[in-house]
Amino acid sequence: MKRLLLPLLLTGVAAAGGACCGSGAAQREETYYEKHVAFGDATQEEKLSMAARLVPTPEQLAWQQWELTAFIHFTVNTFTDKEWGDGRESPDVFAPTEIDTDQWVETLRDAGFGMVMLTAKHHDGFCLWPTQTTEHSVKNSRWMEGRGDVVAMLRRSCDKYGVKMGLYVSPWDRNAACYGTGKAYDDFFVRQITELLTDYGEIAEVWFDGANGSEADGKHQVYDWARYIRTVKELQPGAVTAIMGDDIRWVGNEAGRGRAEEWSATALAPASVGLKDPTPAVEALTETSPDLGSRAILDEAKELFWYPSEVDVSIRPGWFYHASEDEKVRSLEALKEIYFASVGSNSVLLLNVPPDRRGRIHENDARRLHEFGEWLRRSFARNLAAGGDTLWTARAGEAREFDVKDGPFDAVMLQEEIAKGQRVERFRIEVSDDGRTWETAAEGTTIGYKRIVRLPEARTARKLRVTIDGTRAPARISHVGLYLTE
Ligand code: FUL
Repeated sequence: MKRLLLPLLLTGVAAAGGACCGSGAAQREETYYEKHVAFGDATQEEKLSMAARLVPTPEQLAWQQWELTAFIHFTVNTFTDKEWGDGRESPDVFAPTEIDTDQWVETLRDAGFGMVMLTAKHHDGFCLWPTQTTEHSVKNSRWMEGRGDVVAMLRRSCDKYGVKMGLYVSPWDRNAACYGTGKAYDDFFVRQITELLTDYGEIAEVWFDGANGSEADGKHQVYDWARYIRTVKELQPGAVTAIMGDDIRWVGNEAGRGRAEEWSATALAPASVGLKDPTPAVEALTETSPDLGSRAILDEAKELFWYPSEVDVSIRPGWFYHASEDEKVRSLEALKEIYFASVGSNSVLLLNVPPDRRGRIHENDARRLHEFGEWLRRSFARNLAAGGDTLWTARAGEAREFDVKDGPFDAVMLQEEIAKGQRVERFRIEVSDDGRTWETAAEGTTIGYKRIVRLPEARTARKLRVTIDGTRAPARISHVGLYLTE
């Protein structure tokens, strides 16, 4: 139980039935475990039941419901045509000619994105806000005579358009002299995030990647993740922390590919906060493992985390803007694939849209985002499954039938009420024209927050039947939808 004594934020145990620490199966049945559950001496059967009652924090749940979030990669690299700066760029290099954060946020909001996250500092160390911690920032740029502040501009635009704001802050800093010196750098980094999380209103997501300079620069910094994450939680209790944080997991690739079987309740421990068990039960698990939470994993696991997946991918080949990629903006077809593989596969999409040297989202990207938004609105405007929004409960093997309203469909959407946990292990979708003979249209494993299954082609039917073939506890299905997406 050592881990339970670790950070409070991972151990909250909400007991719906009053008791939270009993040992009998019945007592465990009534208990919900927020964010983390340790199995102790539970039997395999009890473990299944406990796994089914592992639930997200309110912040993780809200984050999952945003579905579409956007990354803005913008810094000196935009002007040097690089992906990674080396930290020796002059602050004058950063010189957007027509910066328009309203255009970023309005374009993204219109396409359905509810959160916009800016690279306040990338690996080159250049700060897009006038920080007190270093001279390497916009305050020493000729841009706006040193009075510019991109973070503040984005804040105003997010407020104007009712969009949440997130910040990417790179711990790897190729400019800071103290990088690689241990505590002095930790102090410096904590001062930077303190400024960002104090002076710019409500921050919804903080994104830390794990990059470290030892290979490139010969400087090795051991990051004090526990302290960084604690700082975020103290200053912005409503924020979720991603990747090296402990709320949101990297899906494992940057190509927009989610897993067909995606468990938010996973045996993979968050990468930070000292949670790595020196003797993990499921040793080989990493973010890229194909299976993070099936029954096979559960059988071996000593504990589980609510640690849901985020799919980060760029609308262009690079993360930063390069004029040479203007004709390489992903096609609408590619964005649809990414949507189904992320939002449609129990993940949140974090789509990067890098502003150009003017400081605007380029016309080609803006046009594609507009098309994507239009497609989303058209596709999911009308649910053809009558009564599909009524919550229902199914034990393993139980099914429910729905009348199909007129019109063809080519996608089935299923949602679990994840506030009560992720439970479904196997489902089947059948259709019928007469209510007597049924044809299997699709089968799958996990549902989670949202699962969209595409059918090979558009078709019609009079009835739809959803069978929950396998579930860890009575499944709570909150949405069954039938849509035409093409
Ligand atoms: C990575 C960085 O190295 C890339 O430049 C980019 O910011 C990506 C989202 O995270 O770790």
